[in-house]
Amino acid sequence: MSSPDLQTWKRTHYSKDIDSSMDGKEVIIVGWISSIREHSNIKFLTINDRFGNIQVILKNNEYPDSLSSEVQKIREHASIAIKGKVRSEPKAPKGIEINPIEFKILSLANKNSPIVIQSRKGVGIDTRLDLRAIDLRRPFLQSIFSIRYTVLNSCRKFLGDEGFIEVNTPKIIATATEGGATLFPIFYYDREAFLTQSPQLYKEQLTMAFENVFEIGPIFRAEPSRTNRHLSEATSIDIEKAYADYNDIMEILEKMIHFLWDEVRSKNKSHLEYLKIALPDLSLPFRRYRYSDLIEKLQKSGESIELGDDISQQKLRNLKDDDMKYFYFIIDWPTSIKPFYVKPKSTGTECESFDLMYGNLELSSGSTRIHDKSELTERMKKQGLNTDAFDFHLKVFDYGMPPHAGFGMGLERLIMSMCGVDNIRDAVLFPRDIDRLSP
Ligand code: AMO
Repeated sequence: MSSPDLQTWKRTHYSKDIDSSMDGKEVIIVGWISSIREHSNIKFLTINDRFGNIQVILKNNEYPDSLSSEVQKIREHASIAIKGKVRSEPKAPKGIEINPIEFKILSLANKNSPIVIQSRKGVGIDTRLDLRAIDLRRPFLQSIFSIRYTVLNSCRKFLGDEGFIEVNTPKIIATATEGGATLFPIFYYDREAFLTQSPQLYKEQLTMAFENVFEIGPIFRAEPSRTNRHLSEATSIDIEKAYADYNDIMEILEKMIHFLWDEVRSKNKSHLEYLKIALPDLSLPFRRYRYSDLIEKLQKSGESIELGDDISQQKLRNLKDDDMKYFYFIIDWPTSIKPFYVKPKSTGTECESFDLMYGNLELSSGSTRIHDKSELTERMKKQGLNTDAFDFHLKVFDYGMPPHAGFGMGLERLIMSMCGVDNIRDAVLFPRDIDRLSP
């Protein structure tokens, strides 16, 4: 028998809209079965929909004979529509349940799922990712992705209110911006091209026409290592602002984080509760550590690290400094370890740059950019880049490029910090990494 469809049936209520004041009222609910408990001749079903769940009671002999074989085949995950009466029942999870008059099993689950819906941790990550659409039904991930949705909306709201316009720049590009090693080459007709690592050059150019731009879009990094904080395809929140320097950008970024924290606190109470997260109170401005001071601090704590070295996550973890538990900036990095477009300070050895950290997790990098063509060309040459390949970019600098600055922030890293997620793969729907290209 093929599965029926809804035909003339229309959902009358979501589970969240049904309460004990509706005792005796007829409703149609639609959803999937997240649990089945059997007690003598009764099946207790939990039906989940977009906004929650509700208990339904199936008593033997109280449904049409034509459905009895279907009922025997009901497993968790099946899709079902139920026309029934609301009944107050103090013993039911929410004090109400639905007694069916009629129901349609819209789609049976043919297999027992290896994924346990109510489990917080779930089974192994690979089993979960292989059946990701099912895994995403777990309240743990539902909570994370509801928060992610609030963060995305709130970013757009915040940046729009700050006078930024949203843009979309090419994802198929001709040159690297963040170092050649992490580029994904692709065939582009008869030429080699790459997937973008960052909208860097485009967002800089757009400050000429729009002053303040932002983009929320994919970035691609061929990360060879298997870590819990790197993806091959991530989502980046990028901004670029004309007539501004890195201090202005840090102020915008910390204000934005503060706004996002408040929005998630007010819009995702139940999700935070489920995740057992109490977002820490944030006070602005975030602490700023100069890179060179931090190196000294690390050296004093016994770490072997020199000026000019990158600061690894492990070294920061070893510091165990309470002031570095949440958000802080590391500013004024060595010019030698930052990309070519970052503006050096007058000393030359340090540059107007920052990383925003959350504990030992890097969330964002930003800087004042070089807006002078000859200075930019020099920096490119110093980094061994072929300036001809950047001709398309350099030539707009002949027409009055304004001073500008900006940041890029990894959305998944931000979600990790907010939701206490250990593995970045749980902050993205369908992760891509060195081992995974599907689903
Ligand atoms: P950067 O390379 O530091 O800077 O990247 C900015 C932020 O993007 C996130 N990110 C990643 N997230 C997950 N997986 C990855 N493989 C990955 N790579 C980067 C991080 C990081 O802090 N153009 C500059 C930004 C700017 O100056 O505007 C840039 O891309 O959270």
